[in-house]
Amino acid sequence: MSTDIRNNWQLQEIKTIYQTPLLELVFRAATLHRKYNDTAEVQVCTLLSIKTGGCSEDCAYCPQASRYDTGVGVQALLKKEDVLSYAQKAKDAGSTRFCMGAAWREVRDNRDFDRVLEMVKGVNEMGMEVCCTLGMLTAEQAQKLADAGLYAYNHNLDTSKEHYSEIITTRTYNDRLQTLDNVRKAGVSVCCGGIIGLGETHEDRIQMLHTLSTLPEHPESVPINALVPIPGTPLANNKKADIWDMVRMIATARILMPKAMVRLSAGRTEMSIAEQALCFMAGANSIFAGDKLLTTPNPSFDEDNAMFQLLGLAPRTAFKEEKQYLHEMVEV
Ligand code: SAM
Ligand code: DTB
Ligand code: SF4
Repeated sequence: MSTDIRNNWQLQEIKTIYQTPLLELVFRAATLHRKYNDTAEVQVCTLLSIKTGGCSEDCAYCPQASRYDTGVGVQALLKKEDVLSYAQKAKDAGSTRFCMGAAWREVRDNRDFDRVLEMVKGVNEMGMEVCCTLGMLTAEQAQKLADAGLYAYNHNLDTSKEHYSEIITTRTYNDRLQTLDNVRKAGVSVCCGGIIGLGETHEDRIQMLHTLSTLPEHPESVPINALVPIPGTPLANNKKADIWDMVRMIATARILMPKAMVRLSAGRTEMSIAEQALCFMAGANSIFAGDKLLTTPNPSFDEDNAMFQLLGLAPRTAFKEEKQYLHEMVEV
């Protein structure tokens, strides 16, 4: 097995990588990226908020926490037909992964969950990779989602274990890790990353990368979000995340988890094309497309298409891993 793919990273090793002079770091990350992935290819994912606002949690960054006055209204769970028609539009625009987000602390076994299972089934049948982010899950709920055809589950660690209680007090880091374990055991692909710009230190970022890269299996996707500061939340006045820190995080994640899809997630509206190009160079190979994330703006499909043209990038096809696997099986 290659020595590049490791789950036994030491904190000090990660620190050394993270602190490498920037251009050298980008070069190393780019080299590994080229070795393990098609660097001309970027996964295009579309997000849809299927249940917005009114969340009981106190995540200090979040526009959807009911306790902050952010101007985001509460909207009940969308209808399956509306979700499927949005998914079809996203597919027509070139998106291969469709991610449905709900402002829930956790999934409850009720009619809403049954409706989400129907949505998962429908999107899967359309030939897209279907992903959900619904909060905490039990092992049984993860299995039900898997049986409905769920491809991936997004559940972020957001920051380090040490910094976590500064950002969220209504659940623990261990709760997060438990859900990730339930997802993994159900055979669903894991999407897990974090946010920079929460007021964390470099040490916190290194700690978070350490937790991610020493999970028994690396997450298949690692979203790196830049905080979108939301008026009304405790982090409303945080300083904008530094682009060089974003590049450093992406490059370090790429070196630690060479095969993962590293997603340049929230924060792209604040970045120039040149800045995003540096992120792709440093190993990012996935984005959220469409003019809205969950509740905040994102570059439009047209803007992203123009960026792809300019940089010579192309959208990755759906289920590529599986297709490659089948191809290898046939050849053997
Ligand atoms: N409620 C579920 C949960 O918390 O797991 C799923 C939805 S939640 C909005 C998904 C993720 O969005 C969070 O874990 C966080 O990483 C990211 N997020 C939320 N608000 C953000 C913001 N203002 N800026 C950047 N990322 C944000
Ligand atoms: C992730 O890491 N980022 C996305 C997705 N996973 C669910 C969410 C970003 C949300 C940004 C704030 C908003 O639009 O509400
Ligand atoms: Fe926002 Fe999710 Fe936290 Fe609820 S649990 S406040 S939706 S990040």
